[in-house]
Amino acid sequence: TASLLPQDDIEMLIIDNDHAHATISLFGGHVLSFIPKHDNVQRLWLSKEAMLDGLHPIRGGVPICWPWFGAHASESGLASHGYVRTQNWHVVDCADEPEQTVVRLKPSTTQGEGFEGETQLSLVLFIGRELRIQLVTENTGSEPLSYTSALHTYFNIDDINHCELTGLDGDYLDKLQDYQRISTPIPYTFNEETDRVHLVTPESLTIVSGNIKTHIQSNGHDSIVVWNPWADKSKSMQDMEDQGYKNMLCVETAVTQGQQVLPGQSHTLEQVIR
Ligand code: TA6
Repeated sequence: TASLLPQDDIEMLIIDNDHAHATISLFGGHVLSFIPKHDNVQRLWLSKEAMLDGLHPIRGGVPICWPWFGAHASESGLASHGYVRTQNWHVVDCADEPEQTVVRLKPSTTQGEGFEGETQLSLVLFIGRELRIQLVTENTGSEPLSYTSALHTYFNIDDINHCELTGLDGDYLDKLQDYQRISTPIPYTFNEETDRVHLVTPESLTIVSGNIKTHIQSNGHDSIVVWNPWADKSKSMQDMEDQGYKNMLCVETAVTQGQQVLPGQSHTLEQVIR
């Protein structure tokens, strides 16, 4: 079933089928919860202090960062991670299939300060035993366009002090050390604030923490971003409960180096969670 429920100031789409339960905020086109029914383990983390006011970006779930990732390249006054995560999206269609419910959403507009380009943007969610997320950017203009983006997913984990991320190798750029290029630690565990752009495009990653094991597949990306704010940074974030960092890890399927889309072409950034 699919039902629309107003909660606080935003409308929530609740998907409840034989395979999973999911909650999607129409504000931001933002998946907040995904629980497969075969193990009833919540795969996504949502801050207890998340602001659901229809104004601020929601802390947790799967923020849609588009048409840029992080700070705007030239206009520092613009919001980080672009402007569609703070827009109202609408459901274009919602179809129940035997193995999954397929929901397509679009933002109210793809135009905004800081981005030139005529585009259509769609978020397509396939909600079943796994959650497949596709962010499709279509160039409907007459000029090539370039954008950056991320499916900025907050994964639910048992304890960041007992957590291992597997599947990454090669180098990363450390945002906490002036983008210094550093080789990926193996085993990949966590003991401090972490903010890294991995310049590799693995198809499959796994997060193991306590009895939660989450698999992540990525396509259409040029990098993987790994982030945990840790204790001090969390204290400076109004929408982050103090100890919340212990139960989350951001592993983001991202385009941080830039993706060109020619007129009439489209590009899909995809993350699959199970
Ligand atoms: O993905 C990592 C990052 O760019 C961090 O630098 C941190 O800013 C995080 O995103 C959260 O950004 P936000 O604007 O949602 O607070």
